[in-house]
Amino acid sequence: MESPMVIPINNIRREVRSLKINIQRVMEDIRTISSIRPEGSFGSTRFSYSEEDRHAREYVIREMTGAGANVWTDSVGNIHGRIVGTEKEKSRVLVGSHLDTVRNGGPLDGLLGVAAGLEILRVFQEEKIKPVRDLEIIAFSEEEGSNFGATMLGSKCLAGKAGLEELRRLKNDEGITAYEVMKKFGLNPDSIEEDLFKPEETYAMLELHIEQGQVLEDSGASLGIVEGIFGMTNIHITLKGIGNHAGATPMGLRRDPMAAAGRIIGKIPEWVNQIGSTQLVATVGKIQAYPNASNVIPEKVAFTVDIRDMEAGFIGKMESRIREELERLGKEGIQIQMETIATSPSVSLSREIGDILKEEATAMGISNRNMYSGAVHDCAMFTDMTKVGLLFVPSIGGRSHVPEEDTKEGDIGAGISVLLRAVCRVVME
Ligand code: HGY
Ligand code: MN
Ligand code: MN
Repeated sequence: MESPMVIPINNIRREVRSLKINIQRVMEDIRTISSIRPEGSFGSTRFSYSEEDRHAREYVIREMTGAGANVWTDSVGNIHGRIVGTEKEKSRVLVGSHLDTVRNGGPLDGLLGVAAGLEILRVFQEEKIKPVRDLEIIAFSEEEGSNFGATMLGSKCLAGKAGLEELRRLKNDEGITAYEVMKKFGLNPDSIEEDLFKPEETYAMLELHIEQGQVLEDSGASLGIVEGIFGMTNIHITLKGIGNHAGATPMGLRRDPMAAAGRIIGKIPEWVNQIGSTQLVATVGKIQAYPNASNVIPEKVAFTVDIRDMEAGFIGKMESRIREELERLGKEGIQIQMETIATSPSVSLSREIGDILKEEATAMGISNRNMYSGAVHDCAMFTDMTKVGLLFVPSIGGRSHVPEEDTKEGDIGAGISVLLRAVCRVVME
């Protein structure tokens, strides 16, 4: 193989535009990691700290190391791969996304951004690009909240937005705390303080992600430059009634928590309309009945409500509607419990980084548009300490968090090429 061309990277804009990614290699990364799943399951199920996660980690660590990066795993499981810059005193550039998935999710959510980071490391190695600033690729843990119901937990820990107290409070469905799960996986959450990001350490952070909606597909744009990410609140509600026989208990004598839950769940779409925000969304995605038998009036029903908007006020109004209905149910003899599991504020992203992404996309003749993100992303955790950019590629049919999640290979290539060029420019500044 002839020696790879050494790019002097002096006229950065001209130089970076000659860089090429290897899309076959990227698609191989995605195929390999997304096919790691529990026996007999479908889609991608790769919860952080699971055996599937362990296999995926081995692959990512091997590829980062092979691309010449210094690689380490931090106290809560985020994997870091760093290329040291030529000017030590300059702050670093972060590029990353998450390695975990929802249950029976798609092949690209999070993984696309991790695979993009791997490819950038390889191009830097092959083209002998010497960044001025350290370039650090991160594969974040527990972004989905699949284990403990709190999204972006790995990035929150690095950003100082979650600590040991939170890790000891959050529990999975088996009642095991995040702290214990991490310890059992071989991590050392006690040293979380040592991993905290200091604001002055990071010059910029960029993330590539699938859109997970259909704004891009509907508008015909190939890339999305994200201006803001919705805030969200995750609520857990437990309703307790009187368990009893489904056949022998007259309707008038019941304290039925499932009927109570239905009253709340059924009203959520109507409350969203009444509140009148154009962006407010609220979802009940998880519900458990105890003892969950068809001929038993449940003793207890527990469910989650995921509420999002760019405006915190609208999220608050939705919470108040739910609380008022719960109070009414309380007066009818249902015992109620409403717990906020996790919240994250809406954030605005860096115009400067957005413009660089837009400039590089336009220079490549790739159609693009500005937009907002209803999905949350790890990069949102760092907007108060550095310049953050988020680039979207279209989701076919606007589907995500399902096995059908998909994006055209050409769009994946375009997204990673634009990200690579923007990263090259920023690490040289
Ligand atoms: O829920 C979300 O927005 C992200 O996929 N964790
Ligand atoms: Mn994601
Ligand atoms: Mn997701």
